[in-house]
This record gives sequence, structure tokens and C-alpha cells, in this order.
Amino acid sequence: MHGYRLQGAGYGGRDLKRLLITGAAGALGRAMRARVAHLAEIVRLSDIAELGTAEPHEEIMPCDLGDAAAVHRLVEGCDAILHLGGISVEDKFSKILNANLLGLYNLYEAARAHGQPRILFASSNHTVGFYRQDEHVEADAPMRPDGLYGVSKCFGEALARMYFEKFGQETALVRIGSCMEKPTNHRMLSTWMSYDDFAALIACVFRAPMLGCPILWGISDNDSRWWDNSHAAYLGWRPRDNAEHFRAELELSPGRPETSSPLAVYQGGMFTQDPIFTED
Ligand code: NAI
Ligand code: 15L
Repeated sequence: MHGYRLQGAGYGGRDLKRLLITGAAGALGRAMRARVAHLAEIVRLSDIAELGTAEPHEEIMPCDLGDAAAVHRLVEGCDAILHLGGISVEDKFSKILNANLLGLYNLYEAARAHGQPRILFASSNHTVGFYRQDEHVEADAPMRPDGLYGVSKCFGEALARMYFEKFGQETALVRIGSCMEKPTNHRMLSTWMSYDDFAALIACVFRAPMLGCPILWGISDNDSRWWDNSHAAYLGWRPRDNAEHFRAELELSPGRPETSSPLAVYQGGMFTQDPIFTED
């Protein structure tokens, strides 16, 4: 942890009363659970997978995002939502439909009914996966999703934008690159975001006096980055880690991909090669 010290949380510095984390049993949920605990008096954890035992400041509410009534109960009483839940890789459309499309609609309808808590939506670089790695992509460039999963994140961004335009619902649309302990291939020299940088971004999103509905690139301060967040400087997020520190290690293993490999050609890497997974 690189020692962010936040005096107060909540919009404009007030403490949040209750922060909801969906997808809390997943890789990012488990990594963020302790890192964002300081932001709120109570952290409500939700998933369809096992969540373990609640700490004194936590409450556990299992919920399928596709169940509208359950999502309404889940969101009630929350003043901020870290939305990590859903299908996180390419999959059958029926699974993506339930968790990422219906689930997101349920979440935004519940938010509309319960005071419009600010939302951080875990979008993905796979909204723009078919751009080539030698292209610099602006946040407002046309989407070029690389699969049904990427399309579901495009839907999520569009839905969030509509709720912002129509109702003033604030959301940070964070196009996460590759958020993990450390980068594991050369592509991630560009796409990596450290857990600590993500936790700091979450804090900035929920502390900002005014958020709006910006698209943010979820990456560390990587030398090899393809995207930049200068349009969102008002949030005050300064990522501190840099995938470059891992370059020598990656040269040894797994080594550089062939220049013609999708891993070296497309921003979305191997996701561009996934088939459409049909129903059985
Ligand atoms: P993950 O797959 O480890 O976690 C997702 C969680 O959502 C799982 O615990 C799963 O049980 C839960 N979930 C799935 N369907 C559900 C449903 N119908 N109802 C309730 N919960 C459901 O994914 P990870 O890596 O933790 O990612 C979190 C979010 O960030 C995902 O939305 C993913 O698309 C997004 N993201 C992650 C990136 C990364 O590098 N880890 C990169 C880009 C986006
Ligand atoms: C994602 O959207 C996935 O959720 C994650 O598992 C990683 O594969 C990441 O993108 C990536 O592109 O590296």
C-alpha cells in the first residue's frame, strides 16, 4: 500500500454512511474490501458467490443482479455504490444478459428509487478492444468492443449516461485496463492498474464535490500508456504505480509476444480472438 491518508470520505469530504460493493467476492472485490473500508461507516457487501464473515463495519447481502426486487432491497439505504459485480470475461450471451444488461438496468432503477447514490461502474478496456496498440484513443472516441462482454460494457456506459442526462444520476465510468497485483504480459505494460491506484481512484470518485458522468481510464502511471485522463484532472486522482518496473521481469517470462500476435496488435489483446460462445 502506498499510504494514501484520507481525512474524510463522502461527496465533498463528508463520511459516507453506507457504501455498497457488488461483486465483492470477486478478484477486485476481495482486493478493495479492506482498501476502501475507511470511506464509509458501513460497507455492504454483495455477490452471488460466498462472501465469508462480516467484519464489525460490514454487512453481507447476497443478491443476484438479475433479480429486480432483490436489487431494490440491496440499494436501499446506500449513498454510494462500487459496482464490480457481473460477468467479467467473454461468455454466453444469456449469462452476460442477466448480470451485465438486466443487472445494470436493475441497479440504475433501484438507484433512481433510492436517492441516486453515486456509482462507480467497472467498465472495461474491452469497449475499445479493436483499436490497435499504436493508436491513442480519446475517452470520447467511437467504441470498438471486442466481444459480447465488451458490448455489455458499452451498454452499461450508455445506460449510465442516459440516467445522468435524464435524472442527474452521477457515475464514474471507469474503463479498467488490467487491475491485478502485477502485470503478467507485455500488453499490461500499457493496461495495468495497481490495486492501490484503483483504491485511490475510488476514494477520489466518492469524495469529489462534483462528479458528473466522466469516462476514466483505469490504469496506473504507466510509461507505455495508450490513454490519458487529463480531461478528468478535476477529480485529483494521481496514480503512483508504473508497470514499467516489471518490464525486465516480463522480458524473461513470458517474453515478448510475436509482433503479429493479437496480444501485440490490439488494445484488447486476446479478447479480440474469442468466439461467440453459443448456448448449449
Ligand atoms: P470477477 O469475475 O472476479 O468478479 C465478478 C463478481 O461478480 C464475481 O464474484 C461474481 O460471482 C459476481 N457476479 C457475477 N454474476 C453475478 C450476478 N448475476 N449477480 C451478482 N453477482 C454476480 O471480476 P473482477 O476481476 O473482480 O472484476 C470486477 C469488475 O471489474 C467486473 O465488472 C469486470 O468486468 C470489471 N473489470 C475488471 C478488470 C480487471 O482487470 N480485473 C478489467 C476490466 C473490467
Ligand atoms: C477485463 O475486462 C477483464 O475483466 C479482466 O479479467 C482482464 O482480462 C482485463 O480486462 C484485461 O484486458 O486485461
